[in-house]
Amino acid sequence: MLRFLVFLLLAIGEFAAAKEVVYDFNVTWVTANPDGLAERKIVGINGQWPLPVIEVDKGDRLIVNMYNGLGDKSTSIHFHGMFQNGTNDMDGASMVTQCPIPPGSSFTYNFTVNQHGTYWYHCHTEYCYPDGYRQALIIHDNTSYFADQYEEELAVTLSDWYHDMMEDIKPKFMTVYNPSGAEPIPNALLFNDTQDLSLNVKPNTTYLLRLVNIGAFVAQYFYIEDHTFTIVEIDGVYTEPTEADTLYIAVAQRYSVLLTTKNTTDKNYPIVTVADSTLLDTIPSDLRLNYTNWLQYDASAAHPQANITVEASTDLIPYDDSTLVPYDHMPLLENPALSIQLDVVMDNLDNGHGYAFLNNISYTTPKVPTLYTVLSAGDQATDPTVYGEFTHPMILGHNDVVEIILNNNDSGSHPFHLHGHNFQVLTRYPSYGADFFELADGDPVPYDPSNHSTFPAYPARRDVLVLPPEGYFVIRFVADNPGVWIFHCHIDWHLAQGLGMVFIEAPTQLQQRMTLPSDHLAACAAGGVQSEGNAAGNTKDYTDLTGQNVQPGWIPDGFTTRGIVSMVFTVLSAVLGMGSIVLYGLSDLKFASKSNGNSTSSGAEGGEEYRD
Ligand SMILES: *[C@@H]1O[C@H](CO)[C@@H](O)[C@H](O)[C@H]1NC(C)=O
Ligand SMILES: *[C@@H]1O[C@H](CO)[C@@H](O)[C@H](O)[C@H]1NC(C)=O
Ligand SMILES: *[C@@H]1O[C@H](CO)[C@@H](O)[C@H](O)[C@H]1NC(C)=O
Ligand SMILES: *[C@@H]1O[C@H](CO)[C@@H](O)[C@H](O)[C@H]1NC(C)=O
Ligand SMILES: *[C@@H]1O[C@H](CO)[C@@H](O)[C@H](O)[C@H]1NC(C)=O
Ligand SMILES: *[C@@H]1O[C@H](CO)[C@@H](O)[C@H](O)[C@H]1NC(C)=O
Ligand SMILES: *[C@@H]1O[C@H](CO)[C@@H](O)[C@H](O)[C@H]1NC(C)=O
Ligand SMILES: *[C@@H]1O[C@H](CO)[C@@H](O)[C@H](O)[C@H]1NC(C)=O
Ligand SMILES: *[C@@H]1O[C@H](CO)[C@@H](O)[C@H](O)[C@H]1NC(C)=O
Ligand SMILES: *[C@@H]1O[C@H](CO)[C@@H](O)[C@H](O)[C@H]1NC(C)=O
Ligand SMILES: *[C@@H]1O[C@H](CO)[C@@H](O)[C@H](O)[C@H]1NC(C)=O
Ligand SMILES: *[C@@H]1O[C@H](CO)[C@@H](O)[C@H](O)[C@H]1NC(C)=O
Ligand SMILES: [Cu+2]
Repeated sequence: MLRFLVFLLLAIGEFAAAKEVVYDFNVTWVTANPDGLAERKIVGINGQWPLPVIEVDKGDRLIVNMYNGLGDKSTSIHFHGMFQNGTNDMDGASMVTQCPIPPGSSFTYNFTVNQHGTYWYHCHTEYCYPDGYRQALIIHDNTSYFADQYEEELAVTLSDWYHDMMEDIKPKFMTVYNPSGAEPIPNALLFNDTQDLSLNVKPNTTYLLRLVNIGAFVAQYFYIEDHTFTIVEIDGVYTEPTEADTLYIAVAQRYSVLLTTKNTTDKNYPIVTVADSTLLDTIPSDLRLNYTNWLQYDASAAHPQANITVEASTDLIPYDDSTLVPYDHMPLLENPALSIQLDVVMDNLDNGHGYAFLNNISYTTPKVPTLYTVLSAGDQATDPTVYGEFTHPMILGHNDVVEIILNNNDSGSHPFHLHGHNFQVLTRYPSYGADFFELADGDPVPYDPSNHSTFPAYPARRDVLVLPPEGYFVIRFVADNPGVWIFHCHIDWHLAQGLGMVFIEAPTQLQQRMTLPSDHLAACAAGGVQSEGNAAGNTKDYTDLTGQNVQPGWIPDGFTTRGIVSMVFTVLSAVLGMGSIVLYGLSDLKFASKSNGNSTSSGAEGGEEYRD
């Protein structure tokens, strides 16, 4: 009885405290020069950049009224890590849960935040967030288990930074001139959207330091000279307090740490960020890979540059996130009803461009946002056919335990993100450490159900997990959130190459719960995108996918990728009348012969096609 009363009081307390937090975002182009090297056009909000940090309390309703004042680009907002439980239509992923919002249109995001911790928001319409449309989203929680262990909060973003507009980089990326699919190299790395920043701290004080990588591509190592800290949160999941000195923060990942300052104020300490250089195909001589910012105890004392004692980023050993124990001790999910095994492969298709695949499918956007197909397909919503082969749809049963086995046939690492959920990390190979980024023998090691590390009793949970080069991970979650959720690599270049797929979770329950607000339909109408029909836009026969968007063809039997790329290139240069063009990335390719229309190259060779 007492327990019930307490529960009731708590419930009333929470209800009374919950409030509505409204942001009006007028999205327009502005200019900024955050690294002091190049002024450029970037996406601003209400004339400002850096963008406003969204801050709410757990339980609040968040309303973002967005007006697209860009004039020349469609947009949307994804609130990264928000489960959008019951509000799948607020997930913001263009062509997955909504139409892109065209210039001159408005859209209201409106949902309740029943989570806590460190998140971010970013544009989720193709290639838009590296133009600056991304920022932290913080859900304060004064009931966390560590609430009484810190005095102040600090939030800092890390990111890579490009001097060129995405609209100028994009045509050079997926083209026959870049057959290796080499990712565009950023020009700089930022620390809270600036450089040479000093974080003012008081001595003998504990801070909750939130770290978010809002970059598009490059993971960063983070440490503070002569300081350790205690990890208390990863991606919104509170962890058992865990002491660490170095973190590896892939794009889209978040950490909160408790940092207790020194009792003395005679020195300022370098906060060191180091780019994971294994991600970069080439390292231009003018690209700085590591940066110093400061924990500033005394503004008038020296601000020394970091003394980085390792030769390469791979010599830094970060805390292994897969070993963190969630504070709630949610037990290992047993007996998955569905186990999905996926192989990550990077390869060329017959247009000579580099693509990314999950089980040979390169995610290709449908003609109708997948959520709208669910809502208009009636009983056929449970038939994966209607979503089109190239969205790579997978139907999940309501409340089923789902397992994903992700094997990496590529020699690059990939930070995978699942919308609508976080997931348990059962095992990952190899572990963070010396051989994480470079397997000794160079052959992919697929998951073997009879030979893997013991699954933890209380597995780590997060919403972005790094898949090691040529290794694997196994994750599980409960399909308790009806919706259409995209599972994708968060390196924006790889998503553009098709490294994603969609989960259609409990479509029947979703149909019962969801009615679309009118601005959804208005955005579609304004942009000329259908809001009903199957993936091909067919509203009469949902099983007829004629006219759907498809990935380009496989390179035919008997042709090598090099051959086809050279041929396409020769034809192209003849047509364009260009004689000698330096084929970036082609000279060092190694291609194996093809059969069955698909790649038969070993993972090692496949890897070399894409890295170094
Ligand atoms: C905790 O936060 C709520 C808002 O969510 C606020 O109403 C309450 O006063 C705070 N309590 C303390 C002890 O700070
Ligand atoms: C958005 O900002 C632009 C530029 O300041 C202004 O012209 C426009 O009227 C604003 N639109 C809205 C809806 O606030
Ligand atoms: C937000 O959603 C709630 C619940 O559906 C609704 O009552 C409210 O009117 C909405 N607010 C806005 C500004 O759209
Ligand atoms: C980081 O930048 C945001 C946005 O400008 C700002 O609100 C925040 O205070 C900055 N954090 C620190 C620690 O300076
Ligand atoms: C540090 O702070 C604690 C209380 O927060 C206090 O007991 C202690 O004396 C302080 N130490 C120094 C050296 O200031
Ligand atoms: C600061 O001083 C207190 C004692 O006053 C000690 O317990 C604590 O460990 C010291 N903190 C650091 C970071 O040296
Ligand atoms: C840098 O660190 C190394 C190893 O700890 C040390 O030997 C060297 O003196 C340091 N250099 C400076 C400039 O502090
Ligand atoms: C740090 O930057 C310096 C100067 O750019 C470079 O020589 C060094 O290799 C970098 N070290 C790491 C670990 O990134
Ligand atoms: C990935 O590599 C494994 C092991 O080398 C191989 O069995 C599998 O066929 C490859 N997958 C694809 C899609 O090429
Ligand atoms: C089990 O996996 C490890 C790691 O890949 C490997 O080194 C070992 O040879 C495997 N053992 C067996 C029996 O397959
Ligand atoms: C969504 O809400 C339902 C209750 O309405 C709950 O059972 C489920 O665990 C929630 N799922 C997520 C991912 O938040
Ligand atoms: C992908 O293609 C490879 C090579 O042709 C083939 O062996 C494999 O079975 C295919 N995998 C899937 C899941 O279709
Ligand atoms: Cu990737």
